Amino acid sequence: MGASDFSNLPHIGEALRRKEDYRFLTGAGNYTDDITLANQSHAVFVRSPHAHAAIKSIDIAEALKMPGVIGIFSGKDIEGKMGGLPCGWLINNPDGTPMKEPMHPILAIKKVRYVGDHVAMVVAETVEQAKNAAEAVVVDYDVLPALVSVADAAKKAGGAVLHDEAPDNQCYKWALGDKAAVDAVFANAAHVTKLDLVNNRLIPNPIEPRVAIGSYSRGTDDYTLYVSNQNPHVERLLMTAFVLGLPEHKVRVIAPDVGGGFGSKIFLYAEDVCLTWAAKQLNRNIKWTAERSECFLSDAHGRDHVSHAEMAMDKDGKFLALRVHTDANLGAYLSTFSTAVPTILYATLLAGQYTTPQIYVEVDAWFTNTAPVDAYRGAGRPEATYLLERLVSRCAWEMKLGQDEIRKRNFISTFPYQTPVALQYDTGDFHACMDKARVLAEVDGFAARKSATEAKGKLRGIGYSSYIEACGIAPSNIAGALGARAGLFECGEIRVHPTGSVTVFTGSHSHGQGHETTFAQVVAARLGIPVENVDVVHGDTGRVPFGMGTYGSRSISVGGAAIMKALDKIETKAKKIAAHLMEASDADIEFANGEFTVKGTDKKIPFGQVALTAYVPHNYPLDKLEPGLNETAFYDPTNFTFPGGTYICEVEVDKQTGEVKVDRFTAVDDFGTIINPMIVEGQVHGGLVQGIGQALLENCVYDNETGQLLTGSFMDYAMPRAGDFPQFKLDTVCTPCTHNPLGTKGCGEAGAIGSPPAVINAVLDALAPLGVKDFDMPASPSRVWEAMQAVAQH
Ligand code: MCN
Repeated sequence: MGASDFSNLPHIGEALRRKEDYRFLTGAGNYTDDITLANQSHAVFVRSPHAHAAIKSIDIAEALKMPGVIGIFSGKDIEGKMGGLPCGWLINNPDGTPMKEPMHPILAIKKVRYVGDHVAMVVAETVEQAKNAAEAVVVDYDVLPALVSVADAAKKAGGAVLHDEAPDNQCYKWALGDKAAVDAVFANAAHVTKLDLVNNRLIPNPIEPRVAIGSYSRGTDDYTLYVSNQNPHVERLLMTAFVLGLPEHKVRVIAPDVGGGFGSKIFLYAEDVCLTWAAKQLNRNIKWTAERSECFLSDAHGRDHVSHAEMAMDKDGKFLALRVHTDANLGAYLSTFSTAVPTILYATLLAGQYTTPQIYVEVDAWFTNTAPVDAYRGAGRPEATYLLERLVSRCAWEMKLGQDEIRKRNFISTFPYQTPVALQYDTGDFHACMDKARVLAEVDGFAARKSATEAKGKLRGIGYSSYIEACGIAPSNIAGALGARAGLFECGEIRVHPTGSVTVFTGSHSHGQGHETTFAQVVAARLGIPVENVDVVHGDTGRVPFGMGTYGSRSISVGGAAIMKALDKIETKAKKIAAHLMEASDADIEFANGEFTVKGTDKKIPFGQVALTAYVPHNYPLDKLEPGLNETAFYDPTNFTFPGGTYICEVEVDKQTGEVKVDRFTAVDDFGTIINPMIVEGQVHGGLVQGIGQALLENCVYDNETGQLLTGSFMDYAMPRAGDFPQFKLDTVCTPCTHNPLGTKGCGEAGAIGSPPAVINAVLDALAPLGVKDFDMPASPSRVWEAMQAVAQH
C-alpha cells in the first residue's frame, strides 16, 4: 500500500483520544516504582562528593554492621567481573585513528570523575536502612583539580587529566566538508557574518525519576530488570554483550509505563547493571528509585557546545559557504550515544533549509569533570538549528534584509536535495511553511503591536527560525558507515486472534507519545476493524521479539513502518485464506474496508471470518497454508525523514527588570502524513515548552573551580511552567515522506529544535534599539538586564 492510499484510510488523521489516558488519569498506571516484588530489598548508591579525586580507600566495615544491611559492593568487588559501560558510536579522527574510549567503570575504581559518580552500592531491607548505611561508608579521597569547561579541558587547567587513555582530555577531533573549498569561498565573499555561541547545558528532568528493580530467579537462573527506560532491547543487548557477559536469553528487561524520558532514559546506566548483577549475588530482588537530587547529578545531561560560526555571502545575501568550529563537552565518560550527538546528529544538519553550496565543520570533543552528556530531546539537531538560525538572523540584520526575505532567498525549493553535509532531503516545502507561519503570526500587525508595547514603556521583538531535522533514525547502512555499532531498524509483530481482534508487539517504546493510540489507528485503518479491537504491547523483551527503541522521533516512521510491513504479510496470507473460502484464485482477491472481495463479482467475506478460519481450518489445504495469522517484520528505512517548519516568536522585554515574556508563538510544521493531529499537537506543545525553557530559563551550572553542581535542585534550575507561555498558534503543511509506507515524518522533537533560536532572535530584535547585539541562553532577567546595562555604560 502506498503512502497516499494509506493517508486516505479511515482513522488516519483522526484526533482520537488517547487509549492510555484512562489508566494514567485514574491512577492505574504501572510505573516501575509501583512494582513491589516478593523478597524485595532496596539499594542506595554512595556517590562522589568531589568532581575529581583519587580514591585512597573505601571502608565498609561499620556500614556492613548497620541494621538491615544485606550487602555492600564497591568498585573493587566488581573489578574483573564485568566490563565497563559501552559507547554505541565509534567516531574516527580525521587521520583515521579512533576516538579515545576510556573505560567507564560501573563503580569507580581508582578515581571519581564527577560529582555524583558511583562509588558503592548499599543494599538493605528498607530504603532508610540503606541510606543510613551509605552514610557510614567511609571513602578517603585525594582531591584533584577539576575541569568544567571545554576551554579548561583543552588547556588541561591545573594540570588536570581525567583519563590516562586521553592525556590531552580530548575524545576526538572530527571534521566534515571540504575545508580548502570553503576557505577559498570565504576569501572572495562580498560579506562575512560571524557569531560566537554557547548552547547551554540542560538537565532533562522527566516527571518520573530513574527507577529500576534487579530480580533473579535461582530455579531457572534467569534475570529480570524492571527499569524506566526508552529501549529495553538495547538495554539488554548492551548489558549482556558488553558488561555482564550473560547469555541474552537469560535476561528479560521490562520497561513498563514510563513517565517521560526526553532522551535521558535511552542509556544503559551503572545502576541498572549493579542491580541486575547483585540480585544474583544476594539472591534478593533489589529496587532503587532515584531521588530528584540524584537525577540532577547523574542523569545524562544535554547540549553544552561552544561554537564559532561564519557565513560567507554574495552582495545580495545569498549564502555561499558556512564555516563552523564547535567544542563539545562530553562530560566525564562516554555514554551510549554521546559521541554521535556533536557529529552525526549535529554537523549533518548544518545546511538547514538553505542551498549553501559549501559547508565545513570541525568538532573537538572533550572530557570534563561533569556528568556525561548525551541525547537530550533533539540531540545535536537543536544545537545545529540554534547555531544556523541565530547566524541567519544576524546575516539579515547585517545585510539589511527582512528575516523572511533572507531565508526565502536561500531556501531549498527542489527535491530531492543533496546537501554538502551528507544528507539527502526527500521532500519539503519551506516557502509554504514560512508563508503560512507569517499569516498565522499576523506579522503585518507587528508594527502596531510594537508601538502599543512601547507605549507601556517596554520593548517588543519578533524572531524567526526555519528548522529542519533528520528523524526516523536511521538507515542501518548509513548509521553503520557513520560509526554506529548496531543496526537501527525496527521490529513489529501482528498477532490476529481467532475473533479478529489484534495484538501488536512493537519494538518502539512509548513514554508519553501515545503509541498505544496511534499504532492502533494504523492497524485498525489497514485492517478495517475498530481501534478498540487493537492492543499495542511494548517495553518487554520477553513479549516483543526485538526492538531498537524510541529516540530520534523514529517510532511512527520506523516502528510504524515495521508494523505496516507485518500487515502486508498478514494481508497476503489472509487473501490466500479468503481465496480458499470463496473458491477464487489468490490473484483475484482484493482487500479494502475490512472486506475481502473477488474482483468482478459480488462475493465478499469480512476480515473476522478470515481470522476465524485461520484458526479453525476445517477443509483447509493444510499442505499449502499454515494455520494461524501471525506475522513479524523488520523495517530498515532507506533514508531519514526530514520534518521542517518555520517558527515565529514575539516577546515583550521589561526594560526595568530584564524580564522576557513570550507574548506570541507560532509554529508551522511539516510532519508529512499525520496519524493523530491531537497527539501531534501535544508533542509540539511539549517540545516548544522545552525549547522555550532552554531559551529563557533552564541552565545547568557547575562551579568552575570545584566542579560542584550549582543548579542541583528545582530551587536553582528553573523549569518552565504553564504561566510562562501564551496559547501557541499551530498549523501544518504536508509533504509526505517519500520512502516510508505511511508518509510520516517524526514530530516528537521538532518543538525543542526549532524554538530556541526563534526566542533569542526575538529578544535580540527587541533589544536592538538599545544596541545589544548578542548574549547567550538562557535570556534570564538578570542576563538581559546585564546586557542592557553593559551597552548603556558605553
Ligand atoms: N505522530 C503522528 N503523525 C506523525 C508523526 C507522529 O500521529 N506524522 C504520532 C506518533 O504516532 C506518536 C507521536 O506522534 O504517537 C510521536 O511520534 P514520533 O515523532 O515518531 O516520535 P517518537 O514516538 O519516536 O517519540 C520520540 C520523541 C523523542 S526523541 C523525545 S526525546 C520525546 C518525544 O518524542 N520524549 C518525550 N516526546 C515525548 N513526549 C513525552 N510525553 N515524553 C517524552 O519523554
